[in-house]
Amino acid sequence: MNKVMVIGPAGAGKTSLIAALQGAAAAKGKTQAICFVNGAIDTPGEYAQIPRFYAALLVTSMEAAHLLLAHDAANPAVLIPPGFAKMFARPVWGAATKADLPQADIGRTYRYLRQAGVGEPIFTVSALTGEGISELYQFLAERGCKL
Ligand SMILES: Nc1nc2c(ncn2[C@@H]2O[C@H](COP(=O)(O)OP(=O)(O)OP(=O)(O)O)[C@@H](O)[C@H]2O)c(=O)[nH]1
Ligand SMILES: [Mg+2]
Repeated sequence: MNKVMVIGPAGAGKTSLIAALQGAAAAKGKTQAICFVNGAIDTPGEYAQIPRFYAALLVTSMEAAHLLLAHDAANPAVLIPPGFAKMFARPVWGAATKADLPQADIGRTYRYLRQAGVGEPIFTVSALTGEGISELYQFLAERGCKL
């Protein structure tokens, strides 16, 4: 089964996005370790923010066919360094999360994700309202990923 690994800063909404894609209820609280959840691989945000942990992401990414880099659309901070996604030997797609929030700035988030090196398309999603979830699910399913 082709797995999808979700990476991105702490609080970006990775666990919530996986739950929305799987039609499940999101586990509450920070993700403390890399977790395999059916066809998805959830990762702690710190692993994408602290270079010491990059090796763990790189090794685990070999278990995945596709990666998804999530960035909170309501967060103006640049939390992912330029070119970050280029480290991985797998395609990395972008997800601008929390699109439902009034402060969400989709243009800015796409800019951040492109600077981080993600491929097109980038998806605008909300785990809360379900916006963009079926489009992303479909995109991944067409590439053989069953979440
Ligand atoms: N409004 C809104 N809130 C969201 C959405 N997705 C996640 N959240 C909230 O954002 C917070 C962080 O969500 P998580 O899914 O735990 O974030 P994470 O990226 O897995 O965080 P770590 O495990 O710490 O790396 C939680 O309070 C969620 O309820 C969304 O689409 N809209
Ligand atoms: Mg999490």
